[in-house]
Amino acid sequence: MRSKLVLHAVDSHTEGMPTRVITGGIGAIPGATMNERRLYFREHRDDIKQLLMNEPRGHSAMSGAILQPPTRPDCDFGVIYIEVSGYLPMCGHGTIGVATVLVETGMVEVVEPVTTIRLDTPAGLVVAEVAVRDGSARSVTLWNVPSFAVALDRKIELADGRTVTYDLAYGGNFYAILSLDQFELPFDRARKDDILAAGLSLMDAVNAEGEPVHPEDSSIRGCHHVHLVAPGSTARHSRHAMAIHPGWFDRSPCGTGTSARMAQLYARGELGLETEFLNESFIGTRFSGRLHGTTEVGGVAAVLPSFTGRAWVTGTAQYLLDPDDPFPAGFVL
Ligand code: PYC
Repeated sequence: MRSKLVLHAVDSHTEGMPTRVITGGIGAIPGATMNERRLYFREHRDDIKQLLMNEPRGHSAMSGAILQPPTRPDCDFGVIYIEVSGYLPMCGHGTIGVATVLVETGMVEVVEPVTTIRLDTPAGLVVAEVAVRDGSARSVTLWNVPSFAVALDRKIELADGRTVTYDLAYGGNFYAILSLDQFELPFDRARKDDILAAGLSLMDAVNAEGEPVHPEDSSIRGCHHVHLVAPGSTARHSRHAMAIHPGWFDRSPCGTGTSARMAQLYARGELGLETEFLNESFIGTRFSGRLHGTTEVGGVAAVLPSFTGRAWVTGTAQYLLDPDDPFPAGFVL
C-alpha cells in the first residue's frame, strides 16, 4: 500500500446529511481569519477537497468539514466547510456533525449535561451547545451567525418564461425562498428531478440578475441554495426541498437555511422572537429553531437565530492517494 497523503476522518450524518470531518493530515492553512483560510484552500488546495468529496471516495451530495486551529483567541476550533459544490461560509448540519465528533472522540473536554464549543467559522463565531448523556452527544444547539432578510416579494422571469415571486435571506449562506406551488409541482420525492430543475432555474435567474453580496464581506456572495416551501407549511412548522448548486438536495433540514427562513418569516411579521419553529427536510427530518433577539449587520436589520438537531458518527477512515491512482481529484458523474 502506497500513498502520497493520509487524511484522517470521522464520518457522520446530521439528520440524514453526511459530514466527513477531517481531523488530521492537512495542517494549519495559511490565513489570518477563517475566511482567509477558506479562500486560500479554495485557490491552492482544491485537489484535496475534490479527492475527499468526489467519487469514488464521496458522491454528488457529499459534504465535509476540515478542522483547524482557531484564528481567534475566543474559539476552541476553526472549521472550513467543503462540499462537492464548493466552500460554504457556514454550514449548519456540518457544524452539528463537527460538534458531535469533537465530543464523541474526546477532542474537547466533555462536560455533562452540556458541553459548549466555540467555533471559528468563515462566516463568524458559532457556539455549539452539545447535550451530552453517558458520554454520548444527544443533540446540538447552534447559536448561528446573525441572519437577515435581503428582499421580500421580488419578481423574476425564469428561462422558460415563467415569472415567480421569491424572498431572499441570509443565514450563513444566501437563500432564495419561494413556495413550490409556483411551479405547480407536488412535494413528492417521485418528482425530485423536476423540483431540482425548478430550483436551479431560479438560482440561475437570481445570480444572472445580480449576485447577492454580504454587506460586511464581499467574498460571501451568490445564491447557491433555493428553499422550495411545501404546501401547507406555516410560520411555526415548515417543510421544504432545498435545491443546492450544482444539482443536489440537502438531506438535512439545512441549518443556515433554517436561519434564513426564520429571518424571512420575522421580516414578514409572521414569526416572533422566542417562538419555536420546526423546519422539516425533503426526507422528513427536523431541526427546531428559535430567534432570540435583533441586531444589525452592515446597517441591515438582522436576527439572532439558534437551531437544534442531532448527528450520529458513522465511521472512521484514513483516506489515501496511491501515486498511480488515475483519479487523484476524483470525478463527478
Ligand atoms: O445545514 O447549513 C446547512 C447546509 C448548507 C448546505 C447543506 N447543509
